Amino acid sequence: MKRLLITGFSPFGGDGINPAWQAVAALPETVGAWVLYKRELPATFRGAPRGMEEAIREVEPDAVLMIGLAAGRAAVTPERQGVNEKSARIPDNEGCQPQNEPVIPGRPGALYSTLPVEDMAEAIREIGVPAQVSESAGRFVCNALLYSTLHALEQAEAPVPAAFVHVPATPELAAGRDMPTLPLERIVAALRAAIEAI
Ligand code: PCA
Repeated sequence: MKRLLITGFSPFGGDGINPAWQAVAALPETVGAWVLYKRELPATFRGAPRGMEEAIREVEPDAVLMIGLAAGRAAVTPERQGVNEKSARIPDNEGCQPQNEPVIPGRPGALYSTLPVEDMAEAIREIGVPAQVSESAGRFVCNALLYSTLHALEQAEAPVPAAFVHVPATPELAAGRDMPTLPLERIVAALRAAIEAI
């Protein structure tokens, strides 16, 4: 069977939970042809790429799928690209709040996801969960992790495809705040469908 490294993030921005990691943790150990290797990454500009590097070394995956929270979005959104810019609206969990800094100096403005993001979105819609490909993963830790992972995998000897999926808030996370939500089981089902499509 093939090895899928799948990551979620620790809580950030003052929240006590992160549905991205909760959904990854709730996935079964295998999905279709894939054995899942789950890792929780810190929601920090420094820690996330480091954790990813370590996980890639340990797992030697055939593909990498990163999951993050995009509170405010109503759909599950596979990201088409990561951009080479860090600009943070809020400090990360280490107090780091870069503005207009490159993720990797001297590299191109954008790197494209190398998994079939359109097929993933389609597969999610087919199980009745709203999904669409997103053109922007933001400028915070999630985008930086996507960009730095695509960059690192480009340098790898064998091609390892990777993509990032942002998920909406859950009712538990929203806790009365006015934002669109999706129940955790629907997010988990969407991730299963996305994995089956890669
Ligand atoms: N979402 C944030 C960082 C961690 C997470 O789950 C983001 O979209 O950048």
